[in-house]
Amino acid sequence: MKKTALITGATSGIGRATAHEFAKQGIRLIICGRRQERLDSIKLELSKLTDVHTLNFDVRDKEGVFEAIASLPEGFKAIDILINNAGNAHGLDPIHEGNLDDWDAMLDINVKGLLYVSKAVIPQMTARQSGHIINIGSSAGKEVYPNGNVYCASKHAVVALTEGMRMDLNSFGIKVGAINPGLVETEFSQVRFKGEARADHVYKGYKALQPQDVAEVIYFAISRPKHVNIADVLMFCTAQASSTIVKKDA
Ligand code: NDP
Ligand code: 8X3
Repeated sequence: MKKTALITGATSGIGRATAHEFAKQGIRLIICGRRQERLDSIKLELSKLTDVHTLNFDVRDKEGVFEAIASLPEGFKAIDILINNAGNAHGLDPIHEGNLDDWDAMLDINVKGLLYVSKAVIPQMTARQSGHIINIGSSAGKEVYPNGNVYCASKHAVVALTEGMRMDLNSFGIKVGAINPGLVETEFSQVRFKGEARADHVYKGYKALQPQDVAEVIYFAISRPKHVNIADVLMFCTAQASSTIVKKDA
């Protein structure tokens, strides 16, 4: 039977590529984000491959998250796969120069937003005693790097929440895992650097991971047999050895 996946942050980057990958495999999609025009154009494109429903909400809006998920029409109500992907870095500053609004954004979106969406979806999974949750963490959740402070903390929290969810949902037969990429060429750096020119240099001089590379690993994880759970993946482009070691062309 066709499975249904809800993907947050499906308007760009890793989330959008995952929506494409899932659509190719015939998975019914609920694509989420705040930019309605993008949701509409992605829906138009992917509807050639599968059933698509769009949900427009900000993951920071506690009530909005629950209302949006409660509003799902009949054919999309039962969510088999939840991809908690929405998130970003905001700023790259030493802790003593950090911007409070940036800190709020990262903790509210990357941590609390992930929790709100999970809380809105998990009860139906526990009731059915099945489901699969993939949280998109980061290499920044494994290793702190200079000036990454709060973003790294938010992604360390995603790793901790993934482990906690896996333990607490174990008795319900629900799979929980994290995919943790290193540098991926998306709109991530445009957001982190607020459109400043330095965003253009982040992916120069080496071949970074592409959103499709991550989407393929996410699909691999969700397409394993029932008894197999991919619990945790750390993936880098070949040029990257750690958060701070990236081999670039001279
Ligand atoms: P993009 O900026 O390309 O995509 C981010 C997505 O998150 C967009 O679809 C955006 O949608 C959504 N989003 C952001 N804020 C909110 C919000 N408040 N409410 C709802 N949706 C929101 O970045 P990536 O694809 O790179 O990032 C996706 C995930 O991957 C993030 O969790 C990021 O931390 C993680 N990651 C990224 C890496 C990278 O190097 N790019 C590496 C490791 C992990 P919209 O603006 O329409 O709401
Ligand atoms: C995104 C990768 O290295 O910019 O999570 O933190 S990094």
